[in-house]
Amino acid sequence: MILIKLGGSVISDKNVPYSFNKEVVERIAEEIAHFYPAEGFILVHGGGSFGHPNAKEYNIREGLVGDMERKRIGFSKTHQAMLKLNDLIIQVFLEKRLPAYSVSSSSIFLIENGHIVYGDVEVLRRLIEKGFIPILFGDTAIALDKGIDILSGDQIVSYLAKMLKPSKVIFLMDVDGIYDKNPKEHKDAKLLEEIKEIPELEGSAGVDVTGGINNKLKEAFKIAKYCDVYFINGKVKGNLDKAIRGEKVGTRLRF
Ligand code: IP8
Repeated sequence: MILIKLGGSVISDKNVPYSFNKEVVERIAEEIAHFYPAEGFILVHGGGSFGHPNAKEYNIREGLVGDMERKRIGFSKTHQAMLKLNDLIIQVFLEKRLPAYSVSSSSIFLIENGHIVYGDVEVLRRLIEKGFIPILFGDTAIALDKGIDILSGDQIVSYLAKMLKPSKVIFLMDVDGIYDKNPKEHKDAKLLEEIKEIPELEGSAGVDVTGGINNKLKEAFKIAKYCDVYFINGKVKGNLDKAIRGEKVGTRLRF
């Protein structure tokens, strides 16, 4: 079984509210269809321009403090925005005859300090066993420390890798992999084809309320203990196909 993280910047334009890159998602679904059902899949997608702007506007990461009434409305609105994005993705998969099945992360996880401290993955196990492709997403979540919080897709991937032991975890990003510097800001940034330890990367999270690339790498290194981990450009045709086949593409983490 292969676990795929669809980065928010792959499936949506973070600078355009509620934008959905339908053609990119269609192509990703087509590449998955080359391998399904011989291979099982589970997907987690990020917030893109659906979740992050809402989470920021209502300052959800601060917890259930201040104007509680507004906070609760914002918590619900952020979740609903994620459901919309999730529905758009699920519809594309269904059109491609892939049995994607939506699972709300906020219904199966409890968090503390931004990390999952309780998760009910039995339904996911059974869905995969029965040939479904569960699609979860970075979401709002009930938090034991501050009441409410945001749960990033990367945390979910890390937890699922530990619990479900996929053979491979593939992170789809909008750049070719992990670079020694931010490739969007530095022309001389070098792609790291293989990394064995967490590189020191500068980088701003921008509109991303969950920490961007550094958080992603931290989680990815935890996963690399259990399985192969790839970072690839999800916008380039054929990349996902290559990573699934185990061919050289993007950045690979090796222990
Ligand atoms: O983009 C964040 O998920 P991420 C989800 O995977 C929300 O960090 C609701 C902002």
